[in-house]
Amino acid sequence: MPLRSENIEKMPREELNKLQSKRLVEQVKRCYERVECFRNRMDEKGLKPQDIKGIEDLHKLPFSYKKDLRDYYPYGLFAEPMENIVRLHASSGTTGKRIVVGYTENDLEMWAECFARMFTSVGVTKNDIVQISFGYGLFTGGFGAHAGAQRMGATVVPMSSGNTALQIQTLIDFGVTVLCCTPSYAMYLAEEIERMGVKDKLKLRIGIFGAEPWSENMRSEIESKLSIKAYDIYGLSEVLGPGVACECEYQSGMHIWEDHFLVEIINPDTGEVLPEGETGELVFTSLTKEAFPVIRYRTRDICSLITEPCICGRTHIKMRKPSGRSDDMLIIRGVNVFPSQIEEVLLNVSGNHITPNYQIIVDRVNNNDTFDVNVEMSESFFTDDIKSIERLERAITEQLRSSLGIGAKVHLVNPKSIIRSEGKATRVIDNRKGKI
Ligand code: DLL
Repeated sequence: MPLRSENIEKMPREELNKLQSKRLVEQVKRCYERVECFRNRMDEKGLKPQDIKGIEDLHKLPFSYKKDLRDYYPYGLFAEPMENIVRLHASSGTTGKRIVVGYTENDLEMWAECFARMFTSVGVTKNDIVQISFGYGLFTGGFGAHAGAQRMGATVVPMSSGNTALQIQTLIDFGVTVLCCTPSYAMYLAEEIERMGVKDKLKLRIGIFGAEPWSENMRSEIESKLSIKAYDIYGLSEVLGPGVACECEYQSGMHIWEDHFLVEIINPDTGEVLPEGETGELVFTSLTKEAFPVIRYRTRDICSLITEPCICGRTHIKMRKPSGRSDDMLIIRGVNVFPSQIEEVLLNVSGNHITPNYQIIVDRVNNNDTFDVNVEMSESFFTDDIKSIERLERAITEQLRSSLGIGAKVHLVNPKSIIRSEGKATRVIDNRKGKI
């Protein structure tokens, strides 16, 4: 698939729509032939690939969901044989099973291209030194940003996340000019830099932050603390990773790279496509992905689109910052966490020492997420022997860490002390609202 086209970012709308239609028709045919789940859904609707003649027929296609990735775990939704898959990444699923996504060589090329567009549109050049402090590994952040920076010829510093003292030392010693990480980590770094009094040793000028919600207030704080321009980048593993959409120099919404991704906004309850400008759930169709293409993928991110032309001249539509989710996924320190994952760990704790009554409390203190899990002891275990309580708390903490990939503070609480509600249990208390 030809990926790089000089004028693709500013392609006239009509031409862009033509390209999308052509790619959609090809992608639907490919998926119908190669992906059982998609073929079955099309058949259930009495649809054949030839019924899809262009983007005007998009709404006829069936939706796909995160649950599909669990049901077809790990590779059942891939449209290429494993010999053509050159990379796997993974993200949290709603239970212990992660979701797994695959990439062909061409997919990695396209990903690098999408991320490179972000860098160029905010003024990063070959002369920049880019520190990538997103996690490297199964999370898509590190490798995604890395490939994009390398593609545009900048100097890459593949730091990965963690070890704040070394991060700051590297920023200073290597003369880093561009920082990529989660906004909450950027804020934490900024505070540490302030505390250490080393801000004047930095050469930073641009920050590219994403993977979790962040507000305009937070942007201004980061910008002023680090004396940089901070830009937002959006993406999700199921669709690509970071780089599905990103801000340009005008910081007024994130351009969705529409030559690769078709976007819709739907009513999350009815599935109906909403008129331009309305707020609803983001739905993506990948037009060029080979290994793991998604058709009408329900992201659960609540958002609206900006259709007015951007001053930068790019014709690709923009999305506003997502304002929330239509499911119960939490993003804690940049990591996706579903309450059901925690429940699954608790149910598997042996010895009948705890009950499945728990409460997750998330807060933001000094711009850092705190994550506490209160778990009720069972009547039979109930004890004031602090040592056995602490031992069990440590064991649960470890199990949660290995399942979720981040640390929580576990507190064993007295039997029946978590307030029961009349209807659905209140499993999550998220006190971060208004603090982000
Ligand atoms: O978070 C990919 C990514 C990495 C994006 C680095 C940007 C930078 P997942 O782990 O699959 O992928 O999580 C995807 O994170 O559905 C949103 O709910 C949330 N999210 C991602 N970017 C943003 C953003 C990566 N800029 C989920 N603002 C998505 C708000 C975001 N939420």
